[in-house]
Amino acid sequence: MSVEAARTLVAAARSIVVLTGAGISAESGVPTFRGAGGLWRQFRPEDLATPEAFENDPRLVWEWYDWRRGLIAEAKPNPGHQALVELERRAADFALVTQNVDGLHALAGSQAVLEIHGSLWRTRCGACGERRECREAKLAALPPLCSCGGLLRPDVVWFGESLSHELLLRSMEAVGACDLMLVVGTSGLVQPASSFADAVLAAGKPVVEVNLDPTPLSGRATMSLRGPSGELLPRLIA
Ligand code: BJW
Ligand code: ZN
Repeated sequence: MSVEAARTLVAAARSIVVLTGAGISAESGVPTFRGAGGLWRQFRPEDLATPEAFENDPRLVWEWYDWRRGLIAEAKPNPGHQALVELERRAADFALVTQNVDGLHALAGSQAVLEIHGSLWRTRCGACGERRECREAKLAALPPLCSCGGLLRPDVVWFGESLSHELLLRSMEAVGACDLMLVVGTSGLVQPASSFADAVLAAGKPVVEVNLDPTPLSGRATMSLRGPSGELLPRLIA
């Protein structure tokens, strides 16, 4: 499928929703989860990204998050993130729904970002529920404690946990109102984000996928562009 044809679709759209996944940050040096070099090749999600894992061994889970925080603290947004900032500036109506917890969209300058899987740069207290920004890349003591004495956890969404009701509602509203959706750098295997594109297609609106490899969405998407998002997204909005 040609980038030119996709560019025409994007240029004609008034209301755009973009869904991003780990692939958009790959060119910034942030590891993805699945596929070659992905985190789940090296680590078991059930040991590190579930509430049960945290209950069993909060220190181990924090060590993993601390390592990732250190890695991502050095990462800079890439031309893919920057193209989405420009797209937001041009579109009459725009929402960026991201599964990423790395904060790179906001760092690039995107405004309307819905971080549906939370943020690596926030903690949440298991006892009093307080959420706090926490930017230090390497924490002094693991696991960190809240001033109330409770155990802090990364404010991210683990497997088996519900997403923020408010963020999910806002994402679904944007998905329902858009006249084009761009799906960038996600394997499309994790619910509920993986169902957003189907809602757009069912409404008869186009979905353009940008991914290095084919995904379960590729066959259903209106257009599926194969390549790195850091190269394709700037061309898509040129
Ligand atoms: C490039 C590129 C380049 C590379 N350019 N492209 C059975 C048991 C328990 C639960 C379930 C179950 N069946 C279903 C569920 C629900 C579960 C789920 O979907 N599981 C499936 C895996 C089976 N979902 C949930 O539990 C969610 N909650 C929920 O549904 O609540 C209701 C419920 C509760 C209980 C039971 C059932 C329902 C919550 C999901 C939370 C996901 N959390 C994580 C970790 C976040 C924190 C952290 O970062 O540590 O979120 S897991 C991980 O996957 C992370 C990601 O956001 C998410 C999606 O991954 P993503 O972004 O797609 O990355 P990859 O690596 O998979 O793909 C990268 C893509 O980029 C690839 O396609 C590459 O080709 C491409 N790429 N370089 C363009 N340069
Ligand atoms: Zn507390």
